[in-house]
Amino acid sequence: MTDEPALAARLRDRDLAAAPAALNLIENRTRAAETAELLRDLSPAALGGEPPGHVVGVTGPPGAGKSSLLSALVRAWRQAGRTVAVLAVDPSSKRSGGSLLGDRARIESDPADPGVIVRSTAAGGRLGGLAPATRAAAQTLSAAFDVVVIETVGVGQSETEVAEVADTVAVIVQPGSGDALQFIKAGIMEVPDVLVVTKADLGDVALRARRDLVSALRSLGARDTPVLAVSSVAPTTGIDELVAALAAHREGLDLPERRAEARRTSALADFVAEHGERGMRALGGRRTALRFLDEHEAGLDVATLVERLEQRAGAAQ
Ligand SMILES: Nc1nc2c(ncn2[C@@H]2O[C@H](COP(=O)(O)OP(=O)(O)O)[C@@H](O)[C@H]2O)c(=O)[nH]1
Ligand SMILES: [Mg+2]
Repeated sequence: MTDEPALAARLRDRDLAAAPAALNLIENRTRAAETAELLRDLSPAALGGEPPGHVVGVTGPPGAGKSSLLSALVRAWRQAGRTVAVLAVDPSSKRSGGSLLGDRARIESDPADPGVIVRSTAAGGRLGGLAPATRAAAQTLSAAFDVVVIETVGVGQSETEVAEVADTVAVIVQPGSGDALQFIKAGIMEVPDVLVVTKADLGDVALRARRDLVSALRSLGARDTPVLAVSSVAPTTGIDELVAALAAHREGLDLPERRAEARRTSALADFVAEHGERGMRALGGRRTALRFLDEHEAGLDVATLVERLEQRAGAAQ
């Protein structure tokens, strides 16, 4: 007995009450076949277009203020009538890590509000990547919710990982921490879509952090990247501007192309994780493999793309 077809149909009809069951299914490793089917039924090929939800990655070092910011953002989105799902990938949800990271805020939302769901998921998955369940959850929920946020911890690598799933990546930094600036200057970190300096209520130090980021970006030729300063403690400031900046980034995107490229990259990474360099050689190398996916990807989900790669690699051997 499987409830996958009903779940896919409900999510397609934007029935948000189906979200908890869908997340439970995705997190249940013994039901991988049903999860694969769910993703196939919600792929652009099956939906007749990209799922409508805006997938936003929010990433930054521990303590930067991500969770506090998300409480404020969720409130603003809900006030604007937008439905929101938050997937928090938080190491503090692991048994050991929590106490090291000091005082941590929880993402607050009204438990009686059916228009918002917040889920914490464990970090992990293939090396250097988001847990497959997080990717699957984001793709699934974007069929039903207006906004899907993935909160990840880290700076340097994490925004590259989250860019595999998110339409828009916001990197969060707190005043006085030069990490993001150093990473961007050194070319370790790609310029994010939106940069956010938190704790603007601290005053000068936040203004200075914002100015430094703006001039660093200008010197890199990324003068159009928005750099915002926000305060998530009452009275909040900059939240509406951030909502607008995120929406503007999505407006300016070639969404189908960005998502198709992300699916190709994910499929190739999954294929290599499974079949190694030997598998890659059977595909004729990375560029050939990407070209193959480019020609055959018509809104297919990642697992189906991996199957296509496996068929091709098998045929080549
Ligand atoms: N003054 C001030 N403190 C903040 C603000 N946002 C978060 N904090 C505090 O910074 C700490 C870390 O915040 P948290 O949201 O847990 O950060 P995360 O680890 O990035 O999710 C907590 O003690 C928050 O109360 C802000 O806008 N202003
Ligand atoms: Mg947090």
